[in-house]
Amino acid sequence: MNTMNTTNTTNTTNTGNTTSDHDTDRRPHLYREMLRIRRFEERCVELYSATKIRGFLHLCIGEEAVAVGVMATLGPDDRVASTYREHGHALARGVSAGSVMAEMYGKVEGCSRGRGGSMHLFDTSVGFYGGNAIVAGGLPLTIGMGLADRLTGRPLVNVALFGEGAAAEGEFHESMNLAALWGLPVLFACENNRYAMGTALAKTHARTDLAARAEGYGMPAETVDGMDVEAVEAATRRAVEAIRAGEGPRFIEFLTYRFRAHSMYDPDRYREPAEVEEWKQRDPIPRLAERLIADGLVDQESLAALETEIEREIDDAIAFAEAGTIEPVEDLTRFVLTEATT
Ligand SMILES: Cc1ncc(C[n+]2csc(CCOP(=O)(O)OP(=O)(O)O)c2C)c(N)n1
Ligand SMILES: [Mg+2]
Repeated sequence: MNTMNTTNTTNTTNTGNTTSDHDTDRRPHLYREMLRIRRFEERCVELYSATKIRGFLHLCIGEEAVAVGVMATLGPDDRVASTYREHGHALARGVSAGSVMAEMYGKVEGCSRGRGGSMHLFDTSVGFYGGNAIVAGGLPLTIGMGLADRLTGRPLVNVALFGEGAAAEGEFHESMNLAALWGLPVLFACENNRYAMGTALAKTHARTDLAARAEGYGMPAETVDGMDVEAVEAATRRAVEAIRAGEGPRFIEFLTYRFRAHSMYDPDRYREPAEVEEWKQRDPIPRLAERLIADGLVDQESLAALETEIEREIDDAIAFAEAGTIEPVEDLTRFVLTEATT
């Protein structure tokens, strides 16, 4: 039997071991991470229907290749700022499934003490600077962090993940301009899934070629197949190496697609079912499985074993969240103002 040599459990991170070991085949690891995210979010749908998870819930099902391919190229001290569609980013970056799930349950054991929920996952111990409900809100964060790195000479990379809808925001333009002007170590990673809520990009922009627009700000840019994790990983690695070498910011547009609605409240009436079906044919998970099987790296037995292992990890995460604590009402004003220290 082939065994999937991918070591990542609920509480370990995958952020530090990826840049040097070009010799080992990383694809089983990429596969495992995409499957973890897919299965995690499928369970979130069930838990949402059971009202265990409340509030907003935005799923990245279909877009896992971007999360996994990008995170696989980063070192432990690099930083990531994300959007409200960030479960996959957080899990791939190394925030444990238990702490993400507890956060969605609103429990103190969650990565943001249960105060943020699905849209505000945050864990600086793995360089994950949120989760941000504001479209384009993460971009200026990476500019500040990138400026700090430049001033102190740290060879780090700051990644801003955002949807193509961010291109309509002032923060997008200001951030791109400053990053290029000051040569900051920032990767702009755009997840172009064609829609901002129900609005297609062409309905809000005269020019839809986002990579060309990034070049207009003075930074190298490219467009990549975001449904192919190997292509995502390769392009991001090139960009990250250039940024770390001090060459300034880079922009990558990943062409991707969300298989589900914008959020749990979206009736999804603005796109044709045939379009969704067409993109499902490009699902990054079976696409990689086929290659792994063809190359003899996995077989049906090892794939089934991996499913069981992931199911167990998610069961554990749910049990952890269920057993968690709701913050007492009298504590709710804590952290609103800085607490006095003696
Ligand atoms: C500044 C701001 N304006 C409007 C909204 C409302 N809003 C929430 S999601 C969204 C669409 C964003 O689409 P995109 O950036 O493409 O990300 P996707 O949801 O496709 O991942 C909008 C307009 C918001 N959250 N923040
Ligand atoms: Mg979008």
